[in-house]
Amino acid sequence: MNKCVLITGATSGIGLATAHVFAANGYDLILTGRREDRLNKVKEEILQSSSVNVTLLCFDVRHYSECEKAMESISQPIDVLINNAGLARGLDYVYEGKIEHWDEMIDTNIKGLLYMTRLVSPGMVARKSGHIINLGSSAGKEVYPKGNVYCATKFAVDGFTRAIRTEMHVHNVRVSQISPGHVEETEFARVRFEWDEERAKIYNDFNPLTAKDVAESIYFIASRPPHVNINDIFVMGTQQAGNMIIDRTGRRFDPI
Ligand code: NDP
Ligand code: 8X3
Repeated sequence: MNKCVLITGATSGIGLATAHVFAANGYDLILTGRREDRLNKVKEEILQSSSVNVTLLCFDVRHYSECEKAMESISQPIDVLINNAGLARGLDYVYEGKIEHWDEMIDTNIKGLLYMTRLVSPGMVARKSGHIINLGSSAGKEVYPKGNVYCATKFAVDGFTRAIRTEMHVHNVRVSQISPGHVEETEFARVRFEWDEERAKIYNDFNPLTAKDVAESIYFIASRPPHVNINDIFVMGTQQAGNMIIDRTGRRFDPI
């Protein structure tokens, strides 16, 4: 029987790239997201190149009842949970911030991740086997102006990841985090700026990581021998050295 990975937020960006990498390595996939048409398209694409089982779950991680209902429909044991669904909304000083942006980030990045962990972890503890991999961010390592609430959510992910590792190691459940800097081939910037395509052009003058780079690092975390737990991978593109330290003199690594 194939191993099984559940990836939240697999309709685009890092989650989508991660689905392709795990499928290529023979994992059955449980893919989640809110956009059903996208989920169906992802499944179709993956089945063109691999013969793994792909299960789709369309729900909003912000609502515990939806998470619970979705997980009740799953009988296959989950070997790896990748808590990837997340977003930034806005880039504003705290004294000008929009409450609806804050609520959406907190409910998705923190509460959604907690809900999915609460629902999937009991099976892992019972089986004495499993791996939880959370999407943190460079924003959960270093703060930056106007990052306030997004940074706070990713610091929460960092703290939660470290805290639950102290509980799960005795059950042979691995707990890891990946903390990337800027990542392109995602909808992150477009979502942050509410589909203002001009504002979302933030990668025109440097090469950030690609979604595939992050996906490969996630697979590296998951594919270590069972006695190895990668606690965290803090990774950036070569032209980035901090959230506010970016060499914006051009896309040095694009193929000519
Ligand atoms: P994308 O916007 O491309 O992907 C986000 C995914 O999350 C989508 O599949 C989206 O699916 C899903 N999602 C968002 N909200 C919800 C929700 N309420 N319920 C269910 N699914 C949801 O961005 P990225 O791939 O960049 O983001 C993935 C993760 O990586 C996030 O946690 C982000 O914070 C983190 N990250 C991103 C970086 C970047 O620069 N891009 C850098 C560091 C970390 P749908 O809309 O279909 O529900
Ligand atoms: C995404 C990276 O710098 O936009 O987590 O916060 S950043």
